[in-house]
Amino acid sequence: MARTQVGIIGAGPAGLLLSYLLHSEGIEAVVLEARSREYVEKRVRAGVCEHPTVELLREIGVGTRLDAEGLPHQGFSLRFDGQDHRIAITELTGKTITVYGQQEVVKDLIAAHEERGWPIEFEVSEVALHDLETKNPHITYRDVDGVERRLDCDVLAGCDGFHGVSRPSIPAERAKMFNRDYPFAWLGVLARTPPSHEELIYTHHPRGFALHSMRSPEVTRLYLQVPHDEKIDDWSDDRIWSELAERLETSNKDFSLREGPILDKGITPMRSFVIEPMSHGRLFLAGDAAHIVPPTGAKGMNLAVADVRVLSRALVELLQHKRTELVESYSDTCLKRVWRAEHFSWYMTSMLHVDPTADDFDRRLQLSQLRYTASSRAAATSLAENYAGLPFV
Ligand code: RFL
Ligand code: PHB
Repeated sequence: MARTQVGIIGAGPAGLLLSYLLHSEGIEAVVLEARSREYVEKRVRAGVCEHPTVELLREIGVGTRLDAEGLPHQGFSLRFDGQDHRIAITELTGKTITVYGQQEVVKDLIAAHEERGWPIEFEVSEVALHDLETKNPHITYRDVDGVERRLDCDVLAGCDGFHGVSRPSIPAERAKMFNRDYPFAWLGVLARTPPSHEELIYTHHPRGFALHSMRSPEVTRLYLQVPHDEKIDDWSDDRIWSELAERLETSNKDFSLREGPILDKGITPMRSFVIEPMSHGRLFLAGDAAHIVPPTGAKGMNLAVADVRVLSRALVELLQHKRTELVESYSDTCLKRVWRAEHFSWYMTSMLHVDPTADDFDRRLQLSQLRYTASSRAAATSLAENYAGLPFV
């Protein structure tokens, strides 16, 4: 039987960063991850780190590669009716965002753990959480060799994403769930070709939403809105490129779609989800385990980072000074920012996608909102300040 102070389930950005922050304050933690190290380091997901996320990663000493390889952006475009309308984030807010892949953040955090000998157990299975309502919760699981283990803890952190085991460990009557499914999904591709434009382009087109993003000067990331039940096998590379070409067509002479070999493709459903509260007894949820936003606002990873920043401080107070105020207010503190991001992500999604259930009235409203956002400094500033990230609470 092993013991640690904080048992962390999940080695995504939330779990790894929480472990890093706790160890840095002298608190012991163990991270348990269902997948292999190779799998979590290769999983292609988020690309945009907002301003407060970058500042935090720098401040705690894991920003070296991000500073060297991340791509700072001072604006992005909204494209509709084939025309680009730039949202000048830096001019409007004084902030920048940085394009740096989530798997790079994950790699940097795993490397930092390895260097310092901080424990992460990969490829564990049958993880179960016990005694959450006591001061001595524990986790049972099988390790990579199939051996049954028990980890006794002071606190558990559920950082195991939307499909993990932590959230379902909370009795249904103790929590309220908020859910919205959208009638579309994103088909994402990673292509070995230089970006077709230096900035991100969020495109509204009658055939559906499209997004031009990137990972590096040699690698482009692109997304297409597809029906929610779409099968990836129905999308050949040729079909993907021709659909992108149609939706991204523009009068902007600085843009021409660059094609290249597709390195990765996949379909992601779109949903909004929140559980309240984000804790139960000695279990604290963080990141996608507690909330999901559709990716249009680029908020998911950033919310995960913000949660664990609040949680790490609260756990330091609890475990080093026996003060409970911050753990008691953890959920309320996070939920304020979570709901702001929920609204922003829903708003960006609604403004930019083609909703198959919409009527002509809805479509006119949508176009009006796009035109207003593109032409009003006040509307653009509101969008830019949400996008660049509101300061940590
Ligand atoms: P993760 O990254 O899902 O990590 C959870 C980890 O828990 C493990 N796990 C378990 N481990 C042990 N036992 C179990 N029973 C377990 N069950 C699961 C999993 O293997 C995994 O390693 O959650 P976390 O840390 O909360 O991080 C959240 C982010 O991953 C997510 O919000 C973002 O990727 C969302 N997102 C974006 N966020 C942004 O901030 N900016 C973006 O530009 C952005 N773009 C995106 C996105 C997500 C996307 N997809 C694929 C969902 C674009 C896309 C297409
Ligand atoms: C990405 O580059 O993967 C990306 C960028 C912006 C988003 C979502 C994803 O809103």
